[in-house]
Amino acid sequence: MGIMFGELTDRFESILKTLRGHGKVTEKNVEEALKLVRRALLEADVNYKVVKEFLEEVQAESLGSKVLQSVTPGQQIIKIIHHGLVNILGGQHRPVRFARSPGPTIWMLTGLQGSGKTTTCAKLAARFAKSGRTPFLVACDLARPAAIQQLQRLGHDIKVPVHTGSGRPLDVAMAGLVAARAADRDLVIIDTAGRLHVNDELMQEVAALKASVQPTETFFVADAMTGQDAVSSASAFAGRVGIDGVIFTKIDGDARGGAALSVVKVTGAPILFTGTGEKVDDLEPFHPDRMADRILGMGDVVSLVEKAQAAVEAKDAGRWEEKLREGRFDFEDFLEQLEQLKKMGSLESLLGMIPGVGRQFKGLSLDPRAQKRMEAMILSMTPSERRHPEILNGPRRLRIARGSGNSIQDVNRLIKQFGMMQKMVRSVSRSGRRGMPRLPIGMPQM
Ligand SMILES: Nc1nc2c(ncn2[C@@H]2O[C@H](COP(=O)(O)OP(=O)(O)O)[C@@H](O)[C@H]2O)c(=O)[nH]1
Ligand SMILES: [Mg+2]
Repeated sequence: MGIMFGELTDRFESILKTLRGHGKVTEKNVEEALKLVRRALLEADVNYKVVKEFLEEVQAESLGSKVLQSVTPGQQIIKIIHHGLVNILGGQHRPVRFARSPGPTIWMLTGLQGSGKTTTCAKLAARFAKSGRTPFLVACDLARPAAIQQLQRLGHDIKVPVHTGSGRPLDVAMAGLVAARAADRDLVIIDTAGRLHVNDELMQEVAALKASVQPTETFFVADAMTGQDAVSSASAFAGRVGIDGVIFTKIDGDARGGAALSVVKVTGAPILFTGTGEKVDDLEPFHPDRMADRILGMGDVVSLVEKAQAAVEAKDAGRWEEKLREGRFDFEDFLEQLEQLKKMGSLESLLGMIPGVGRQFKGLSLDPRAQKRMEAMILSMTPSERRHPEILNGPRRLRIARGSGNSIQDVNRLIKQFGMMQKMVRSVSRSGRRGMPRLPIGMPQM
């Protein structure tokens, strides 16, 4: 997520800064700010109707005399913008639905080819297996033999049974349901075939499947990278097949984010999950308020901590949260973070969730080899160097470079990156001291 809304977040950060700068806000200030907001949203590829509706709402609320004559007009307007964003993202978090017993719960994933359906089936199965469900995957993409194998491979990796068959997708689905009941599984996840584009054949196939299977949830899996195309396909599916929700994949990519900001209003269906990477753990429940926080550059400490908690033991995550709060951060922590990052996903997506960090860290994502090199360098430091990085002078740096088989430039770069992280940790803790409420964070204090 670090990247996806990057541009938009940058824009919002500067617009909000201007608003905050004024002790008194005039109607003209508001209008100017909203003009900038409008342009920022359109350039982020948000559907123009959605932008229009959003701005009308925000404008009506912002220009009320209660706001302009208040003690903190800038802050009030930011709150209104935040609220507007939460609203276009769907308002409330919508939890995924399960069938009432005896079940089983049936989720069917639909969407275009390459949108991430098969991957997401496995991600959902893995996630809900962890929370005590007994998932069962059904491979109904019979268009390509490779699709069945892909699901089988994923199922094998996460130790979830996969039902396969041949013939019509509908027959495989029905047989899959019978098999799931026989095996006493309580969550059936059905993978379907996509097409390169929305067409009648696809719609009919999916509609027929839906009518027979009667899923508890029918999801449209949308590839965020395809921008407004994803929105129009989702809209076609919503009209023809009927969808209960959208799962946005590849939000780790550098799409401009407009699709996610448009799809709820355009389809009327909520976003339930987002895919944040190719790995099976890269799935997050979608929370409109947290996403609005991130878009406005307020970061998302809640998700960050939750993510850390999922990867680390709870007590470790608590300790880390405390560190963030107190602004303590040394190379020991850095090393620990590097290890945990392997479990958590890219550094970039993690850092994007921290308030005020936004895009400064673009390009800092690590490939595993770079990560190994960084670890080697840190391990070549003495314990006191790790705890007091400020003592790392020239001769020490040279020794570390030699000891770890790296160049002095590598060591310098590591120390620079460490410095950035340390600064970021301190800035998080500073905003904490300014009186940011304990988790979950809402609006920043200005
Ligand atoms: N970066 C990223 N890649 C994803 C994500 N979800 C799926 N992919 C990749 O997108 C490609 C297509 O995914 P697949 O599940 O086969 O799509 P399907 O044709 O809809 O079943 C694969 O290479 C996946 O690894 C995601 O959230 N982030
Ligand atoms: Mg597939």
